[in-house]
Amino acid sequence: MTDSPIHDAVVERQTPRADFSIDQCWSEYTADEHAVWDLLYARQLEILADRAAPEFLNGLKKLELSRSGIPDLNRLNPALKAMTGWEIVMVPHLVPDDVFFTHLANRRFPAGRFIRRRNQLDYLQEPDVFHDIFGHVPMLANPIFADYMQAYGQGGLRALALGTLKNLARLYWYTVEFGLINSADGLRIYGAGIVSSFGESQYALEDKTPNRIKFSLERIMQTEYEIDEYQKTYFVINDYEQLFDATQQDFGPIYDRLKAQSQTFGTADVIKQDDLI
Ligand code: HBI
Ligand code: FE
Repeated sequence: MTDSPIHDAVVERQTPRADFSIDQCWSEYTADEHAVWDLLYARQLEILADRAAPEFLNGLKKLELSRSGIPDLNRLNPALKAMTGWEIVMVPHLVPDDVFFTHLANRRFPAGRFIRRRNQLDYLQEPDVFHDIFGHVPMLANPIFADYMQAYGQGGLRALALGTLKNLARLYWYTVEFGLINSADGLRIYGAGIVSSFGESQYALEDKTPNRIKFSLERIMQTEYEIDEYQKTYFVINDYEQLFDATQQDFGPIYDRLKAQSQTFGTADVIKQDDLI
């Protein structure tokens, strides 16, 4: 973590509000910043057509994210709000956990304003506007997934109070960021960390190395993750109801059980209860 964050003058001159939000100032993106979005967009679309979940591709289409350039929130927010009641707020960089969860619990998704530079198309330490909007927003146009994300925010606030954030953060990681779904046409990607990555979109589905294991809430909550390499394990859902339904129970007893067991699985472990795909 030695690289300095990307310099964005429009971010730096602003004082964030109490909820860490800032203005997008869309008219101030440079032509080159819009061109980087277009480049990333074209590159992803080509490989995602038969790899991304139909709900993701449908969200892209309904929100007209194929328009050229970085999306203008003044256009995107009314469209998204009409579909599922969600909106996007711009933030300068990663925000504290409680701030992040409070936004989600209120159906607001915090997105970075800056966009990566041309020499960093493939790896970034902090989420930029491409990861956050291209990766996350299409699924927020899906009503069940939209409800799941809000439930996650509410659960995050509870987990913070209970000291169990580590368990809950793993659920976000292995679903919202790196989730796969068993669709009628086979395995597809819905996780934002995968769909926004050129290399991992191919690796997650086609490489022989990683484990692909059927979704299990408690298994996920016990599984470590690494943030700076391709995943060694992906968890596969059958449908989005399965995700939402998993959040409609009191996690309190689950956290108690996990605490009592104090069992943690490594990123590549396979255990006998796993249902491998
Ligand atoms: N802030 N902007 C931003 N984006 C995130 O994805 C994010 C964050 N703060 C905290 C956070 N994620 C994670 O700690 C939680 O998902 C657990
Ligand atoms: Fe993300």
